[in-house]
Amino acid sequence: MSRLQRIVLAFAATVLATPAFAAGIAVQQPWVRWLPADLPAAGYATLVNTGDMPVTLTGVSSPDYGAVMLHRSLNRGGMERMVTVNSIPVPPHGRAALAPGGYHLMLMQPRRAIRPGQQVTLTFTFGDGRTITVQAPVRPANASG
Ligand SMILES: [Cu+2]
Repeated sequence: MSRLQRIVLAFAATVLATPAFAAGIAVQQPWVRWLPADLPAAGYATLVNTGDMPVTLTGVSSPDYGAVMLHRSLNRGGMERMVTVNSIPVPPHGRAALAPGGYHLMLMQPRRAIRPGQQVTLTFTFGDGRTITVQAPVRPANASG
């Protein structure tokens, strides 16, 4: 085995051994709903807090998009609309769902041609400065989860 092969294998082992959580917080089942034309994509995940303290998601960034916003869908009198939120709380020993009809990520200004079947990188930043980076599969517009 060459030196380069050993380095590649060591790197791969490090990546595979790094789970998508920091102490007490995890980002589970991330996915992105692709939409046609110039419509922004929506990002979803479940944030799990196994710690004793509340945790707050304060932002998400991605090398694949120029802008990522935290949004919440609201249904007021039968009218669906979205508002921007500054943060999403995750209670101690609880979870917060980013899911269709509720909190979600709005992924704008794609930096490359992104299509269903691909993966995008999302970095979740929390109020205490912790970050968690995940690979999220991109699913078609009619995907339910
Ligand atoms: Cu939105």
